[in-house]
Amino acid sequence: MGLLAKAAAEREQRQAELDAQAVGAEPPRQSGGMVAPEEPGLGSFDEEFTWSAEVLAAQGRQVKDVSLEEIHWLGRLRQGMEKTRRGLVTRLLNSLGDDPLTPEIVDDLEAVLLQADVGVEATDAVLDALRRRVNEEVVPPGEGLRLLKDQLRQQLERPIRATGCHLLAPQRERLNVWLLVGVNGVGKTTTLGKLANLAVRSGYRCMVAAADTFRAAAVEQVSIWAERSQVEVIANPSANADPAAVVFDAIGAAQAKAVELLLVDTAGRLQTKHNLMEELAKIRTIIDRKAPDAVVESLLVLDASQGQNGLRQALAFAQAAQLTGVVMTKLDGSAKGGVALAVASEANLPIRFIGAGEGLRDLRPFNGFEFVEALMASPR
Ligand SMILES: Nc1nc2c(ncn2[C@@H]2O[C@H](COP(=O)(O)OP(=O)(O)OP(=O)(O)O)[C@@H](O)[C@H]2O)c(=O)[nH]1
Ligand SMILES: [Mg+2]
Repeated sequence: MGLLAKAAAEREQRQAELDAQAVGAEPPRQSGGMVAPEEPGLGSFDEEFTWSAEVLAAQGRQVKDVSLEEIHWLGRLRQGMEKTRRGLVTRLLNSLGDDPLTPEIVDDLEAVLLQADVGVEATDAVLDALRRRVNEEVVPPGEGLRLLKDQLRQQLERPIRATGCHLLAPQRERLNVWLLVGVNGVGKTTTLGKLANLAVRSGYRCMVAAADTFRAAAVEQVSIWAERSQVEVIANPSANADPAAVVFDAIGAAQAKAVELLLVDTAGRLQTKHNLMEELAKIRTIIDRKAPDAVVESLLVLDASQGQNGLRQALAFAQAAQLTGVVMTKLDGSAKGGVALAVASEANLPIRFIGAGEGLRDLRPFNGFEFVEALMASPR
């Protein structure tokens, strides 16, 4: 039995057990005639829970091993992708329909994927794979959607597999420096705040370098985020301080305190784009010189709602900032989540985290399976 079927069967069984208990059993009455309040618990059979548990179960996870937080997260992610999905899936399901997959249907999918900002390369790769299958054998109804999901996931996971590192996490007992870069307003500082919290909750010694010295309020903003997780901030309060000098000081402090993860907030806007790239290159040089043994990650933060523009940003930053990965933010409320596929296939960068909300915990490691399921969940 497939994992999804198994999860569904388990659910049905639990529902049957609950029903059996309920048969003929009058709810206990208290003296005042009030119904005793039900124990709140996991598994009130709402849609969100069912969907999330199924997705986790399909990854081989037992429903009982899944934390409430994960379930809430998947629910939020699915909700966040609502706008992307509304346009995409309804049209996809209309195309894929109840008929076997045909070459004509595959051709129709092209426009649908391109409009969801999946990008030309990823769309071509996905459709080529589907065409090969259609030419080899009859693809029965229902199977088309599964094949499509598999292909989308392959595209998303290819750059991740190429790095040999499935899940990005700081290495323990050594210095890891993670730079957050990207254009203004995409969510760098917010992401840094969430990462600091994740790091502290995971037991890492963490520190923040406030290297956005361009915008007056930036140091204060990043300090508020760091404070929420009791993480120390290294900053230079003087106006127009040199960001590379801040990073230099922060590395010194991190080394002295055996910090494991140094998170570096950078500016999103300078006088010119050229200055921005130069500054990032300079920060990088300082890190390489002052901490040659550190594990450096240069993470590009992309606002998912900017669609194809994000891809252009990725390509522009890739060189100056020596990018090693991407964080997609604002997946809640974006109608262009498909751009994740364009970034993965065209910029060839692994997506490492996704953010869907402004809260401290609204960030999770990227998981291609979950992402595609959230993107393609059937409308209910
Ligand atoms: N809805 C939503 N809003 C987000 C998310 N991430 C960040 N934001 C919001 O986006 C706005 C900009 O976030 P910042 O973290 O300040 O962005 P930044 O890249 O540091 O901006 P600059 O420092 O000006 O370059 C803020 O209002 C955040 O609350 C997200 O995942 N979802
Ligand atoms: Mg910022």
